[in-house]
Amino acid sequence: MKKKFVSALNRSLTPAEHSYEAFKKVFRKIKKTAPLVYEEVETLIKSNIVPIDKRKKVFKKANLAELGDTITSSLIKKIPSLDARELKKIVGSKSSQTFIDMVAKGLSVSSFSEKEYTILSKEKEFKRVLIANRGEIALRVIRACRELGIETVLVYSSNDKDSLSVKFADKACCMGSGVSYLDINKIISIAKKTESDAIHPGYGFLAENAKFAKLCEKNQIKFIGPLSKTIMLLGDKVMAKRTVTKAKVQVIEGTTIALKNWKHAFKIAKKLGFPVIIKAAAGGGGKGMRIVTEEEEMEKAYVSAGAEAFLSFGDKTLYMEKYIEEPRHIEFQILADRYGNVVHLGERDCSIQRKHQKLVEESPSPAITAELREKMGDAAVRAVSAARYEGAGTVEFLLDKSKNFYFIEMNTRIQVEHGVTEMVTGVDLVKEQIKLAAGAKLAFNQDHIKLDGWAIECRVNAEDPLEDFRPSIGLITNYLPPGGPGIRVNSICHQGYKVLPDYDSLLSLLICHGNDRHEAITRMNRALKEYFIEGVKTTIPFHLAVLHNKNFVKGKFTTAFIEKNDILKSVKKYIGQKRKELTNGQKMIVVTTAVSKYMDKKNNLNNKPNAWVMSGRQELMQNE
Ligand code: MV4
Repeated sequence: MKKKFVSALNRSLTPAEHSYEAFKKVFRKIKKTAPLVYEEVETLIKSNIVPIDKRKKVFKKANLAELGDTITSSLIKKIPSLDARELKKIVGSKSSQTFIDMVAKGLSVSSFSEKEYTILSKEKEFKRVLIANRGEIALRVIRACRELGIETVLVYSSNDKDSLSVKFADKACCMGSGVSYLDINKIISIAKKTESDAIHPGYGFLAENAKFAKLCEKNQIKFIGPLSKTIMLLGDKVMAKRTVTKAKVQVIEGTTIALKNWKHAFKIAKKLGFPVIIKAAAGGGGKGMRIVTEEEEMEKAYVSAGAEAFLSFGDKTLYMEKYIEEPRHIEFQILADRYGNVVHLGERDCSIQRKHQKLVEESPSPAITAELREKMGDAAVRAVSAARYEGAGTVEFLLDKSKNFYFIEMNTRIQVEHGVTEMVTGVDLVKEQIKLAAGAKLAFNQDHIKLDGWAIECRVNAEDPLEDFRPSIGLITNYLPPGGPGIRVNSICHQGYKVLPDYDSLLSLLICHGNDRHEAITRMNRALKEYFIEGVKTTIPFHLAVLHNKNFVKGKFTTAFIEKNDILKSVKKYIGQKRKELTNGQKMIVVTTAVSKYMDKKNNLNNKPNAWVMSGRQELMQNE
């Protein structure tokens, strides 16, 4: 199709366009409508790929078709998402169109549809992908596979047998009862039996398990994520820091080797100056982490951090850093192909969290200027390149009060909060991740990636914010999600859905997009008020409290936001009026009325009203 497009365009080149001057005239018109085309052609001319005779003001290449070929094929390479049917319409249209008009039209088609950042040849595409996860993310991956034309196999625990993901997958295999999403041998054997080409681990569970990735590699099933050795390298936070330091990425001052014992830790702390923070090398998410503010606390902190790290990760290795007070948590989304190309898709601000559980995320960050974004994005790309990373990933930074930023770790999975990046970049990250795993090539460079507007995500959990966020399990008796402009709801909830105690309490991801931060906040407030979830307690009132907070609205917050602003005290104000329970007498009336209506209807089924009654009713209606 693309070849046909090229030749059709070439045929349409008018002699006038042969002259550079005439070409320029038409060309300038498209600067607004199709800036990508403009930029690309400008680059071709500037870099002398399309040479111009400056004196005669004509293109140097005498052959019109050759000139068209160069421009068109270069454009097509950069814009892989041209819609074949639309193109046919454009090149086949009888109306007289110039070459550049046609290109611009072809490209404006793609600017309305979703952006694709990668190209994958047909032979490399996966036929069938196994999904080793549950809940919202299982459904999210199924949706991405559907759009890519990939069949899905879902493995599930019998508790989840009624979930939407089981219903939506092309094939669902029950692995038995209880928590079995970690049974790597069973998952591999199902993948083989179902002839799956790849396994998508989602987030959590096996997503960053190097042993599982290795087992996939051994069985020639593509693990959708980086190579097992990359997961291993980046899973060790000390190694990760050493790797990125080589690429001149700033890390927090501290140890570059594991701590030997508490006295060793003590010596280093004295050198760094208190407060310091002890972290688990295998860690992340706050497990095995201790802040040490004075000398006397060191021994106890060291011992308990090591014990907790061993319990959580089976590895008691610890390291130390200078403690940064009230930082912001900023992470960069990156995409990397296996040929060494890397781009970043801007940042997410994930500072609003409680006990290392993120609750609200947004993109871009209100703390980051275009200039800082470029610096941090550059560092993120360097970090990814240094680790020879491939696929979709996240580079985490802490940003201190003076806007210094420091690499802390890298996540090798698709993250819960990836949707806010999708809404400001127009990219489906899960689809790109799957294509990259199949060997796709990045088709864009950093200059082509533009952030559009603002997106905020609230994690709606089945938890009671008034009871220390205690999980609230049970049946969802009534469910009505919000809608309208700028709203996206990622959830497997529905009326009759049972929130189980065995798993985390994430119910739904509510994402709102606006042209600017103010609009995104306004929409989120509206959507939160529209959202009805009954039967379990949710974090919706907490989110309303955050969104109404003055400092949040101003974009002034750090990881200490919830405590510093006493958010939990204001949650009560946002708890909706509970509907009054009916009295037994009222319930009786409701039931007997329903029964009598039902009986009436049933008796009337074979008993259509006669023509006189019908015409009488019509008359009544018309008189209304
Ligand atoms: C820190 C820090 C302050 N100073 N490191 C917490 C989880 C882990 N990924 C890194 N974490 C932190 N590391 C130094 N040297 C503060 C935190 C931290 C934090 C980071 C991101 C988001 C929320 C947080 C909440 C408390 C502490």
